[in-house]
Amino acid sequence: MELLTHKRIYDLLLSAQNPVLVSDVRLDGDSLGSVLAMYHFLHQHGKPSRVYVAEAVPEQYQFLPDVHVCSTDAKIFDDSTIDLVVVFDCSEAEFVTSLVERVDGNPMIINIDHHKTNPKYGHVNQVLVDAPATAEVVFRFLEANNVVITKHVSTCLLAGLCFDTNMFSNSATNERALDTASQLILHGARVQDVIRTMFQNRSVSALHVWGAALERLTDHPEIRVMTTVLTRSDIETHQVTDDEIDGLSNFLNLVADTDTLFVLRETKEGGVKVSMRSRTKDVSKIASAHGGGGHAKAAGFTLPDASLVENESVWCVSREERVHPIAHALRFEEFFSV
Ligand SMILES: [Mn+2]
Repeated sequence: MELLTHKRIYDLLLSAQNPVLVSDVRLDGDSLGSVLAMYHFLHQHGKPSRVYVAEAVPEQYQFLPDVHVCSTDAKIFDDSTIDLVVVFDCSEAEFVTSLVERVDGNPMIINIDHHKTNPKYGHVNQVLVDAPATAEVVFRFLEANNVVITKHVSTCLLAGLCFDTNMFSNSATNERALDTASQLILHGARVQDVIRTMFQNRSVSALHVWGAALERLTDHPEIRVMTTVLTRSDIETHQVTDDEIDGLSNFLNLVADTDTLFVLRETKEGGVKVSMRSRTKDVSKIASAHGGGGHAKAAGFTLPDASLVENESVWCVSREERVHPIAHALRFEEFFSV
């Protein structure tokens, strides 16, 4: 089935008249690397395509080959000649619908992803949950179709793979991740540029915010859980973007002596975003229970209309005029044997 789908996607891509490639609404190294690798593949086959990203490409990714082709202008979709939309690393059907609705026509949708919570919204779905990254799904697609993997494609895919495995350190890192990475390096991927992007990009203010989060780490040893919080004021005082603090959960996951980690932060929109990482628990179940999504070992959700408050040195979630300690607000008793 996987192989047949790879072949079908190949035929659809090369026969499309006006394809548009789309990355996840939340742009990251994997969705960006995957979308650009596919752009290069089409270019290599003499087929022009357009690339849509929902937000501007962060500075750290500017080294990716032809990254300038990414457009944040949703007007791209006001075009009745679009006959194919290919979406990468995105499990949010509503986001895809909101874009495709703008096309005056009926474009085919191909959904290429590895999220366990992907609802398979495409006409063709290549959702491989055992893949460490969507970039690896794209790699398998190229291999299945005997496509020569160029330097540009290798660099884009290695960026995706390194991002989602947090440089081969998290639980998404399987044999396939390492094997694919070595093949990409053999095909000429720019390893040093990718490493720099992954690690050497944090400003002093971003690290100060990490410092605040480290100070507030709370251990719940009986259930092997650690939690920490960042308020809007932390984020605004240091003027860091959400992107800049994003690596915090991954960093803590790497160094903290615990099984499951919750990083809560207040969002601009007046909610609390919860990022979860776990070594043994399926946190995607917790995410789904709260209307979020993700992978078994890394998932997240947002509590709308909520804020974080410190109550007698205990960090709490305030919602609907009620204040609950984090363990209660996130229903730990339901998900962990407390
Ligand atoms: Mn991914």
